[in-house]
Amino acid sequence: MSINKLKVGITCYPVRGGSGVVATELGLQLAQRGMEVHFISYNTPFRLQEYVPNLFFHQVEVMNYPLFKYPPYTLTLAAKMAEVSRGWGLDILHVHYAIPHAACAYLAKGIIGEGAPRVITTLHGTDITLVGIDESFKSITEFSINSSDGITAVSDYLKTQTERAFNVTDDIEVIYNFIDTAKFSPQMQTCGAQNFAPNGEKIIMHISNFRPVKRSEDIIKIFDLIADEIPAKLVLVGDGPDLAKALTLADRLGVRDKIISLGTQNAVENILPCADIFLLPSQEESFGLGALEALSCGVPVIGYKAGGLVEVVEDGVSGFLVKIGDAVAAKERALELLTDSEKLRYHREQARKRAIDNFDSGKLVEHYISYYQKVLGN
Ligand code: GMT
Repeated sequence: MSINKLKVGITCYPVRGGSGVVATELGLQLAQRGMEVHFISYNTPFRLQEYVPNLFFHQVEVMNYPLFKYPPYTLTLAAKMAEVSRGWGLDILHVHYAIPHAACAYLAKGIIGEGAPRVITTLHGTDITLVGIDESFKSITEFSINSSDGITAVSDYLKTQTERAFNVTDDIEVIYNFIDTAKFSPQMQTCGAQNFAPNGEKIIMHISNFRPVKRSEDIIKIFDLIADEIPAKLVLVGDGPDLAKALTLADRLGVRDKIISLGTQNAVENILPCADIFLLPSQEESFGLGALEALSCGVPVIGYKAGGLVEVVEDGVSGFLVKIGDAVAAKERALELLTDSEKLRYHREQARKRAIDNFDSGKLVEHYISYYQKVLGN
C-alpha cells in the first residue's frame, strides 16, 4: 500500500505535556504528508486548535452512572478505538503513553478481530519509570507492551529501563522526540525580553508541569545562588502540584520579587527565545522535551545528569549537566555562561545546531513512517 494512503489512529493524553505534544505534532506531520489521521481521546489535544486537512478528531464520552465510583474511561476508549478503526478502516493504532492506552488498544483489537489495525505503543517515561513499575500496574503494563505489534521508546535510556523492569519479548525501537526547528527558533517573534528584565538582567527560564520529579525547589535554590552574584530574573512557565511550594521557598529566600510565574502558556515558542539559559534540574527525564524546545530556540540548558537528558543536551557544548541535587555546581556552570558573552554565544549556536542536526522533525517523522511500514510488513 502507498504510504500516503495510510490511515492512522492516534491516542494520547490531550493535556499539556510532552507525550501529548509529540503525538499531536506527529499527527500533524503525517496529515501534511497526505495520510489520514484520526485522534481518539477525551478532548481535542491542546496543540490541535485549527482545522487541518486529513485530520479528524473522535471524542470519547464517558457515561456516568451512580454505581460507578470511577467511570470506566478505559473501556469507553477501547470501544471508541474499535468503532473508529472499523468505521474508517484504520491500518495503525498508534498509542502514546502505555497506561492505559496500550491495554485499550489490545481490547479494541480483540473486539474487531480479523482486519484489526496494527497497534504501536510509544513509551514516554513515567508510564514505565514511575507508574508502570508500580505493583498495581506492572503485570498489565508488561502484558500490553508485549501485546503491541510495535513498541517505540523516546530514548535509549527509556528502552534500557523498560527492558530492565519488564520481560519484554520484542525489540524496542528508539525514536527520539522531535521539534519543528522553524517554529522553535531564535528568530521567532517574542513577547520581549524587556518585559521580564527591564534593567537588562539575565533571564533564566524553566517550563514544566511542576510535578515532584521536576525537583521544583531546586530551580529556586539554583536561581537564588545565581541571583546572589549577578542581576537575574527567573521566568517560570507552567503549573502543577509543586509550584506553590517552589514559590514559598522563593519567599523564604527573599527572591520572590525576581521571579515571574506566567502559569500555563500555549505558545512557549514566543517566550523561550527571550531566555539566556534554560534550567531543568529534574530527578528523572526519559527525554526532556522542554530542553529540546529550548535548544531549538538557541537557549543552552543547565540541568542534572538524569536519565535520557544526557542524550538530548551535549554536556559542555549545548549547556551543562551536573550531578543530581548539586545546586552549587549548577549555579557555577550557569554563571560560567552568563558572565562570559563569548562562551554564551558559542553555547547558543551549539544548542541550535544540536536541535537541527539531531532532532529536526523531518528526519524523525520519516523514522516513524518507516517503522509503520516495517510493522505493516511492507
Ligand atoms: O511522564 C510524565 O510525567 C509526563 C510525560 C509527558 O507527557 O510529558 O513526560 C515524559 O514524556 C515526555 C515526552 O516524551 C519526555 O520528554 C519526558 O522526559 C517524560 N517525563 C519523564 O520521564 C519524567
